[in-house]
Amino acid sequence: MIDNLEKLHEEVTGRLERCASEEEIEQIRIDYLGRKGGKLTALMRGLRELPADQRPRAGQELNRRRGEIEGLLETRLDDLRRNRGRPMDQGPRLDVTLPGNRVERGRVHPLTRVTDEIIDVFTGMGFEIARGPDVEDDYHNFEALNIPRDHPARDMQDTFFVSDDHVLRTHTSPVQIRIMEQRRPPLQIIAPGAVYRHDDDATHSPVFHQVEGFMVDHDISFGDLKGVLTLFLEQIFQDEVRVRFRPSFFPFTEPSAEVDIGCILCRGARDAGNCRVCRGSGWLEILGSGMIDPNVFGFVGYDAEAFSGFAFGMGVERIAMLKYGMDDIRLFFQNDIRFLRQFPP
Ligand code: 2U9
Repeated sequence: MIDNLEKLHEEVTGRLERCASEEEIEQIRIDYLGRKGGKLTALMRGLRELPADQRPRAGQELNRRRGEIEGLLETRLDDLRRNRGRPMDQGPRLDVTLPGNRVERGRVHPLTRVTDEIIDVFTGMGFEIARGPDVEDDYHNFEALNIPRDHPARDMQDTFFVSDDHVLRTHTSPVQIRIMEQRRPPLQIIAPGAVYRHDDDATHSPVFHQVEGFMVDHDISFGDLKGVLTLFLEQIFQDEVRVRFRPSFFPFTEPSAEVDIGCILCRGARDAGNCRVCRGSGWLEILGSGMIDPNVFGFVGYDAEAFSGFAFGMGVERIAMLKYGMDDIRLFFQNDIRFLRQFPP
């Protein structure tokens, strides 16, 4: 009998926890305390069958439990009435005023940002994007680019050799050789990617990133080179930027030109002598460029009489450092969260 009472009590508390309406509470009252069929009522009726000496204690216990269950039903009913109309009164209470858990948002790395900006400008002018392997053979990295065996650019000091015949590419130009081997002009392509040179100081990193590009067709002129590169620089460094072309030399272009922009810090002011960005010259070197050397066309089987083209190359780190006023390239690769957080998401 005592055990039965204990079980009934547990049943009632279990059902009360789960119930969510006054009707359900009323049903529990009927199921346990109802005059007909109530489980506790039935136990009370059973008192008569007990031996006379046990009846008083059992009766006392039954009354105590009945009172307890009535109390539980009353409390739960009160609870429900008080919370009626409040949101979420069926489940655990939710305090919507508590601060939420912060979700950390990642950011685009500044080099990826600048690379994407460069790519956007060129794709806007109709250039396609091409990619190639980081490990290149000697032929595609040097030979086909008119860099002969004895050229200083092949120096063991500058190039990471993977084997006698393979290197970590020192520029992305081999991507363009591979494209020309596979396709015919007209071609308008840029090749962004990592390149590798044995160099390591505040302005040189053993891994850095280039965007190179070229345009090849009938009658491509130095005027096309000037037009495309000037438009590019105006879009990357704002409209008012001044641009100048200076004669230079590269084995794979002839003639060749380096392209400078007016210093973005001092703008070539009279007292620019101590400008920390251009060191007083008023100009910053941004791009290398030139008309593709006819020898290069020879290596890929193009008729150099029928086709001409211009090519260019730039270092993404250099452009990013100028844009963000940085003086140490290593910041890009240290992944110091304090550095990366300075760039807006
Ligand atoms: C082919 C033919 C010619 C790509 C070119 C440069 C000039 C150049 C430097 C800029 C800064 C490299 O990152 S840097 O150090 N690049 O000066 N690059 S013309 O000429 C090509 C490419 C491919 C088939």
